[in-house]
Amino acid sequence: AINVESLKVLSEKYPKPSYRFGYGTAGFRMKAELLDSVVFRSGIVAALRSKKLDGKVIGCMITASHNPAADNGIKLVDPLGEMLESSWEAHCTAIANAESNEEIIDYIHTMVNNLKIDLTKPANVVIGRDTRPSGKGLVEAFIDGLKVLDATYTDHGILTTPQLHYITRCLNTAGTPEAYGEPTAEGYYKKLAAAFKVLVEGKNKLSPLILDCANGVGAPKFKEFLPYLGDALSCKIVNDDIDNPVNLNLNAGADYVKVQQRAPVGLKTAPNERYASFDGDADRLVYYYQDDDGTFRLLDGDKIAGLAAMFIIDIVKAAGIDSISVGVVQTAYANGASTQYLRNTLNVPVSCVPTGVKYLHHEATKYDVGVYFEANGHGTVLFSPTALKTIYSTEGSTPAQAVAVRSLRALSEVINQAVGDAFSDLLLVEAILTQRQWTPKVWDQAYTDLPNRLVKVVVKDRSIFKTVDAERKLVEPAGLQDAIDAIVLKFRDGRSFVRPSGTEDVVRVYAEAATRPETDELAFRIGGLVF
Ligand code: NG1
Ligand code: ZN
Repeated sequence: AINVESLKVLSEKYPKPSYRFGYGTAGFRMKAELLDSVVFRSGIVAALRSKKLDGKVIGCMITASHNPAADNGIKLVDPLGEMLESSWEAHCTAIANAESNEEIIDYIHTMVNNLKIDLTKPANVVIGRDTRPSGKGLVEAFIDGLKVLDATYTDHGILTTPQLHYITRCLNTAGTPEAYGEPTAEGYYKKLAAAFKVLVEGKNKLSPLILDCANGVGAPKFKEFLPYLGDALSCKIVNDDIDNPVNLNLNAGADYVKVQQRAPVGLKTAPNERYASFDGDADRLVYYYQDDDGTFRLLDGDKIAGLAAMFIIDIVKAAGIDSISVGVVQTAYANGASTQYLRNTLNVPVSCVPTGVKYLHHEATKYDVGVYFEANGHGTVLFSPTALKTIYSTEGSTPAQAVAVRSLRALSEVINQAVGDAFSDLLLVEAILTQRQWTPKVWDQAYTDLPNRLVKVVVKDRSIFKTVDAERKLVEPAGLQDAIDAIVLKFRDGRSFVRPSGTEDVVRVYAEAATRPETDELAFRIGGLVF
């Protein structure tokens, strides 16, 4: 039953500020000091979700990813480690905005009735948080929310976001044929390390990777991981200062490197070295290197998708399996040159979906092997149950085929099936580069990115911007798309689109064109239309 007395008492601890909250593509995310009431109430929703799913374990991650240290956020995770089902996002938003205890209670009753939730069912939740100083207090608020419905929970303390997703999936699949692994950080390390070792066995080791951890949770966790990898991976960590929270994501990390198109602070690039950056909760990864002429070269999520798709197609062929098809899912932010490469060189089907992992993930499940990446470095590769069955029931009829089958199995183990994971993606890239004995420069030669620019425009009301066609076209405000089209036409290889951000109070303008100056001018002119 609902513990109404404790709701009233606990709710006093977490008064709601006058603010309109919205559960978006990244959950709730804002200045940490605004979050107490939201997180407390999210505890109630998490418990309801678990009861609705017959006691299945729901995940809760307290993080604001690549945002500054003063921000924080909360995301709920469904049993298989996926994002919370979209219809429940609205319930989170509604409860977060309730103006009184009575309204909260009424809303719970409405949910119980409409969704036929049996309150006598158990509720189970697992919790993780990143290194933000506000995290600890927010976890306490969340746990107080759980108490309202007597939910049981395990608090795992500091974790990367993908580790929390992994643990959630393991707990819910334990003892089934889909069992995913031991539900602990240690289980995660063991599983990934074992698979990685198979992939690099007998190959010459690459030069050390230099890894920027954005002064976030990736630093202590990757250090924890390294001993499991032994000498299979050599890696030098930079930007690992989690003791001074102001440094979190400050001029460092995957988002900074991608948006600024330059190396992070604390890292001096030299030719022929290989660099990578995590974001603040270690679910995004980008690579980069310095060209012989000193130019900074980015290998972003699109480049990772291209590398992964190329490799998987080859290895499936080498294994003598022709029944497995590979597809790639992108968003409108994918570089035009990457889409061309996938379609015309690799000959793989490419789908474009709206921004937000849930859309990418969902679309990727339609392929036997679905590779999905956002240009910003968030993504993974999904193996369908049929593909897995084929991979595990094939032995290969030649020694070469047998080796390829073994690699394919290890790939499906090294890649996090629950969510995009910077650790797991890093091992995927390192394994491919090792198997091929490629430098980042060779990897980069697959195609040349079109110059591109992403700008934020602050507008009075971003909700007036309505898009269609996977966010590539505006239908409102009326006439704006025609004006955009008219400008884009004047630029060689020009492409530009405008959409409201789902995580910040801004409108984003993306532009690409044949040259850097043309790209900048295009972005500037489209930005001027929106402003
Ligand atoms: P918004 O703010 O909706 O553009 C950003 C990223 C997404 C995704 C989400 C969730 C860009 C252009 N957008 O979304 O790709 O990562 O945050 O964190 O990078
Ligand atoms: Zn992140």
